[in-house]
Amino acid sequence: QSQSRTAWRVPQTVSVPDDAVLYHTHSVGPNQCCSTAVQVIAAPVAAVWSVVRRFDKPQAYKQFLKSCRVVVGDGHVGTLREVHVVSGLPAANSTERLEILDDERHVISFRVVGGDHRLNNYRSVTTLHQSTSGFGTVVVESYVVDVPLGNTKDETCLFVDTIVRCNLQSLARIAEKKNL
Ligand code: A9S
Repeated sequence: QSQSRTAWRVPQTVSVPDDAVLYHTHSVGPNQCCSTAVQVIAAPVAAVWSVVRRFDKPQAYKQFLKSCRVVVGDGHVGTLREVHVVSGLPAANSTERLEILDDERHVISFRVVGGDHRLNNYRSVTTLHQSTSGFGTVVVESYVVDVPLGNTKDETCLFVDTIVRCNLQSLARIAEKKNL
């Protein structure tokens, strides 16, 4: 199967360290789609990271999730969680595996390994960067996912981008409030 590699561009007004580009470069199969979102947050990296790093508590800022249960593991790589989704979405639950948790570089990544939803093989990477202006955090989140049968790449990206953008805006509100 042919695979393409895509290096992500971020808006030019936001500068992100070169090593971040590696984390956001994914192998994308022919029936997959991918995208990247960037969010600037007016809070220190440590404040944002303290929320993002909690693989056991994604519902703290992901508003489409109502609960989370750790199935296996203790928060290190390989930990499995089962999240339950609020009503109104075309999904009930999702089983997710922690792939990367790097407290030094501020990188977290998970992969969807099961569940009752349409986002097969979803994988995302989230990295935090200190803003070049000195204060504040730049969050970069990229993902790859299979395009569900009956949908186009554009429809899939629109659906996922909406969720990811909501999550990052909610993260900004929480981290900025924490920082008051
Ligand atoms: O949780 C995330 O970081 C990102 C996404 C796109 C999660 C999507 C989701 O959990 C729902 C919100 C339930 C939507 C999954 C895996 C499938 C959905 O349909």
